[in-house]
Amino acid sequence: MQTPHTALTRSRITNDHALITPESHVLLSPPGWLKATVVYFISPQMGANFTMFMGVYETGGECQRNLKDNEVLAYVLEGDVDLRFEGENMLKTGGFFFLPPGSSFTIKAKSAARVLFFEKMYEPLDGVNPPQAIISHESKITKEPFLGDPGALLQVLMPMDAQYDMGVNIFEFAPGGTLPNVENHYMEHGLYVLQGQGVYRLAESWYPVQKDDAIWMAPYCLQWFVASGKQSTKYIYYKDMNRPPLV
Ligand code: UGY
Ligand code: MN
Repeated sequence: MQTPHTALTRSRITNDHALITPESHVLLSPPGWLKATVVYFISPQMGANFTMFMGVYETGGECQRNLKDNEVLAYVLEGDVDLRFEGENMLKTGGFFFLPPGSSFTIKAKSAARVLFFEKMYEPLDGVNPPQAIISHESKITKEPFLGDPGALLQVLMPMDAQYDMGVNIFEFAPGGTLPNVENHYMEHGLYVLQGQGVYRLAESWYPVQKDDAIWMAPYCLQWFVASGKQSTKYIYYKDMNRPPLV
């Protein structure tokens, strides 16, 4: 007999932030995805200016995409995948790619795999070159102490150049490590916890968070984090970059 559902979840959706935890995931099968499903964490329907979603692939599963005005950054959470874009590119866990608007690509899973995507419409700037494709691995990106704090190491996956309007970083906090201040900024975030646990302050709420939790922070959502547990905590996050408000 099926155990009765408790009707409980740690997920919370508000006007300026959301926490989406695994027990509330809904797996969808959009056109172009074969032997693969998609969990949409963040979308314009909730008030965001970007999408963050996860592809969950069976071995041999694939997705085929033709980007029009959108750009995408994808990060392999787990498994081995083949990115077919200007040839075959094998990506393992921790591999990532950025593709500019107009790109067509296929991801084919060589094993059971999960891939996290950040996608948004590119905002061109007069006199600035369009962005270029990037295919790399997190192990190639140096870890820098954030504002001089060795307890909070930052890896910046995307170049800081003005031609890129999307930033994606990986933060690694030692147990007890924190963001240095309660941040307030006009940029949005989409965040996915890769490892460990801690407490996230989002606006006036404090949430216990752990591996595989997803978070949306709207512009001006007050935010702060402290890592707990015995191992370091890592999260990957998106922010809009290099485009001041009112351009
Ligand atoms: O880049 C950031 O704004 C980052 N420090 N925010 C965050 O981790 N919530
Ligand atoms: Mn921030």
